Amino acid sequence: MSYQFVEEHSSAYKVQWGINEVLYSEKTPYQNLSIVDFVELGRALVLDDAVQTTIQDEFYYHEMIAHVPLFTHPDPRDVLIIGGGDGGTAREVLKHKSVRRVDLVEIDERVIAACKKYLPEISCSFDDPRLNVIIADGVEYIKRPENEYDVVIIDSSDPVGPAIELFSKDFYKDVYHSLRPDGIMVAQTDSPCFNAKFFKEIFFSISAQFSLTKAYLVCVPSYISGFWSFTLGSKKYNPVEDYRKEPVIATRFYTPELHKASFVLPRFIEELL
Ligand code: AG3
Repeated sequence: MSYQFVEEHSSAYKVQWGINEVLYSEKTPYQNLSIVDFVELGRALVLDDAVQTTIQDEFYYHEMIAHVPLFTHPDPRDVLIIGGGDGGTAREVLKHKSVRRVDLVEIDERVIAACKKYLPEISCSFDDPRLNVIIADGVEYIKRPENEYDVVIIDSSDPVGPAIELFSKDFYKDVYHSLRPDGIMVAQTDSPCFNAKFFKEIFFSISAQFSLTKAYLVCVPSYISGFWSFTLGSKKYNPVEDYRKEPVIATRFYTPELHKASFVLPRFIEELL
């Protein structure tokens, strides 16, 4: 192990990663971007010193952010991904045969370029003809979307820096209006253990728009802080009752049983909502 990277989850909680090699590093107009090869979990995308995804555990997160809403909708055709420049969420969404178009709106084209080069396992779907990449600020794009969507997935970084506006009430309102009358949105909503106040606020910002709002949890080893949350807002379908239970796609993490189970929340989280 040649050197270490210390990732700060808070000023008093830090995680030390052993690094084999820093493969690439750049200051983009939006953030500091690095691709590193960690001793545990392998090659990874790091933005502003926060680990975004690693080749060994990315599928926990990408399968759950994509398949939970896509199997809840009976016939998802048009999907919008906001963020997700590494391509992992798009790869999972495109496994669904019903999907005819995916618009991916990423603010930082350098993220896409670096992931294409160094994380091909994750970024392998950028050549799919159904995928339409738009380099733009998701907050602006959603005010005048090019399409109406069945599912909108907000695959952002942490609620600081370039992603902060992606967690605002106005943004969720625009997301609501970009969806068809039976549409579904899902957003990554941070750690309910370390960021409970934020998690709760976001839940209420989403439920101010959507008649049905539910949080679900996944453990993502590289995010360290125990559970990681996703919050789903739906206009019609209930993700616990109405989802399609016979996936015909290849997954490594998602199962129909886990889909349902991930909505079962520990009491202290249930009581927050
Ligand atoms: N987006 C959520 C990453 C959150 C990580 N936060 C942290 N390590 N503090 C991941 C994007 C993957 N497509």
